[in-house]
Amino acid sequence: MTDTVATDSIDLLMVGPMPASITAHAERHYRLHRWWELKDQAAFLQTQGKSVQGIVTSGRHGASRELIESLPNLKAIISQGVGVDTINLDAAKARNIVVTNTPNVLNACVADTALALILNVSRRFCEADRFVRDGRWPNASFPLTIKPSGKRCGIVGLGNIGLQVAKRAEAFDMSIAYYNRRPRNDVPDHYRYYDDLISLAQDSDFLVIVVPGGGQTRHLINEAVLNALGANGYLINVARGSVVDEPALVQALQDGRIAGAGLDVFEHEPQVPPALLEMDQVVVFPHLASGTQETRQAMADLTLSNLEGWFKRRQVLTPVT
Ligand code: 8YV
Repeated sequence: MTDTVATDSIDLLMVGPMPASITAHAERHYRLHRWWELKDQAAFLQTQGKSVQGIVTSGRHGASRELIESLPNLKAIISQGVGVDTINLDAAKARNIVVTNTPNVLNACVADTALALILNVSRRFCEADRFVRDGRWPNASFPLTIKPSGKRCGIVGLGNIGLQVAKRAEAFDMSIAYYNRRPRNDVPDHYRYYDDLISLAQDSDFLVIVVPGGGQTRHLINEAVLNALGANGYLINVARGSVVDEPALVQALQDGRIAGAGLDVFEHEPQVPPALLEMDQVVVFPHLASGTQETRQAMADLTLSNLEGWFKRRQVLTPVT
């Protein structure tokens, strides 16, 4: 197949709203169906499900087993985002359906966000901003905070994003330790490996979660890990809300069993447990880690390269394996 292959008779199903550049391209060069706008999805599957060859989706919208199984001629699931926990990979694999994501292009922004959360929970910068805006400064001094520089950074999942977190934390003179299924032999020797999450939590001031979401990591951060992190420890999550047992986190924060939490992700987004919003030791972001113009553009470009690569050349840049 060559680049001149016409794609305008190929049916694509877009699961949820996507960035304008992706939607415009898909609309111009394919027959695009917007799943979330269909009035009768079951009728669509019955009459046109057989024609759909590609799904275009994102980490947020995913692709369920039910949807994949309703599309008998589906060949490729092209997703924007590195996380694929919302895509039923087993259903895709069973039918040799190619799945692509957008790794690496977002590493810097996600790691930047982890560091922002570390600085914000320890120095209480968000709270300090509220203190000034609320007009409290003339009548009170802002309390002393905790110095993040030189502290111990424990990274749960030293993958590509984890390495970028480590690099940034080292610039703040932090020591680096990590928990993985296996030690990595391609990282600096002074990064200490732990095969036991409880011990890593015990030895960390900031426990930063960067593991993928999904069944294997569900509630990896539970009450025991939080207790091990302890009253001076902070939990930072830029991965997936499902990795943390959220009620256990709320309870640990309420009891003062951990010092605070910086969270970009939640178990039931966009719902955030109301109790977290009442705590000044918690900083909450609206799942914004990859959300810069530059990174989202790079993610959209990679998504389109995978889409074009598959339907024109049967080659994709970043398959999920
Ligand atoms: C995005 C993300 O919010 O890449 C991921 O896995 O969580 C984020 O970058 C989202 O998936 C964009 O589609």
